[in-house]
Amino acid sequence: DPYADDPIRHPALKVNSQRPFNAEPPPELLTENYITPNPIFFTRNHLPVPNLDPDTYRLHVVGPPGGQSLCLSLDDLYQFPKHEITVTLQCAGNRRSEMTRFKEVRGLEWSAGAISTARWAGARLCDVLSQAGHHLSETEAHVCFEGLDSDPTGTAYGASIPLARAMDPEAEVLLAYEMNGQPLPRDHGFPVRVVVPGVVGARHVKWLGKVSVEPEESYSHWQRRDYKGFSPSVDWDTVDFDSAPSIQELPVQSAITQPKDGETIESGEVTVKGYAWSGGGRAVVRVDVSLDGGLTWQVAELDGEEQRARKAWAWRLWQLQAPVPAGKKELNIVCKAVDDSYNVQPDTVAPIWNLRGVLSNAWHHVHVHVAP
Ligand code: MTE
Ligand code: MO
Repeated sequence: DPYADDPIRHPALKVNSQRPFNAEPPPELLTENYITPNPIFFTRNHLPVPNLDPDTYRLHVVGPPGGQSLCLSLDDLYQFPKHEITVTLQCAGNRRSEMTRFKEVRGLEWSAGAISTARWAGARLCDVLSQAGHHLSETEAHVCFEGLDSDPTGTAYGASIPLARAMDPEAEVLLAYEMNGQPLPRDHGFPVRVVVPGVVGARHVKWLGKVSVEPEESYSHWQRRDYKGFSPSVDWDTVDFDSAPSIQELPVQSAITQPKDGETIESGEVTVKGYAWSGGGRAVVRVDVSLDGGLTWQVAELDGEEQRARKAWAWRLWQLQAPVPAGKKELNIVCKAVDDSYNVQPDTVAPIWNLRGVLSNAWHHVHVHVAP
């Protein structure tokens, strides 16, 4: 069993698959803290978790022709200036189960918990690439990452991001060795992972073994044959993966974490809580909440840390306290967020449904009963 050596996990996690391990925190725990505690941070593994020895660990950074390739130990990585930022990581499949309810898709049945936030610390990727002699001259080039996890044929997890993002100090792409002040937990990439603020989780390669600059995107299955969006009209017989760009920045997203779907709430007042986030460093400027399925709206209060303009890498938590409309036996609670480009979430799944169930960001609904 290649998974026999996987780490022990927190019992509160809702498991979507054991081998490989995929799990999300329950909604009420997800937004209890602005920073997600490491043991309940959602986990998305495609392969068994490698067991790496920090003393013999080496990161290979391929230099440009005529440049210098680097073979970095953990101590070598610690010599680069340490950079620490708060970043929200979201899987492209977050909220996929709502797409499934509309029409079948292929993928893990994530609820709204395939998203979490941590303080990440490590070396800036741009500093490491510069040391290896890379510059921003190679137009249209990509930085390819390879994990040290692999399938039985020896194929490793891999992904890539554009070189322009990797070399931009303002983009703050990290080779992270700390998560919330601790060494990375094994499930989250010990000892080193990539953190690409504002970008889909799939590019945050864990158990990082190799970094190279290439003329083309990574040839990995997960870069080329997965994590792409398609028209609702495309099915598995007609899909052409080369016709769509790989997902990088994610669209604006929000979800309700309290109350829970199906719950019975007291009449009087209701407290609605949730999270909101947008890709590419776009800040959340507003969250609207409806108690009547979207007929009327109220503006929620934004909590958590203020966001930096164009560098809003982390989510906002939000809440709304409102009177329960008199005489209602049931409430259809809805939320939707607006980012600072005035992007909004679509009202339903139908126009954004896709065969892989990614990019699921329609208005989030929670149905509750009101106690008599
Ligand atoms: N990196 C490696 N090496 N192997 C993986 O399976 N999964 C990716 C990404 N990096 C993956 C990986 C995906 S799809 C996501 S959403 C994030 O890691 C999840 O990170 P987390 O498990 O720390 O939440
Ligand atoms: Mo993912």
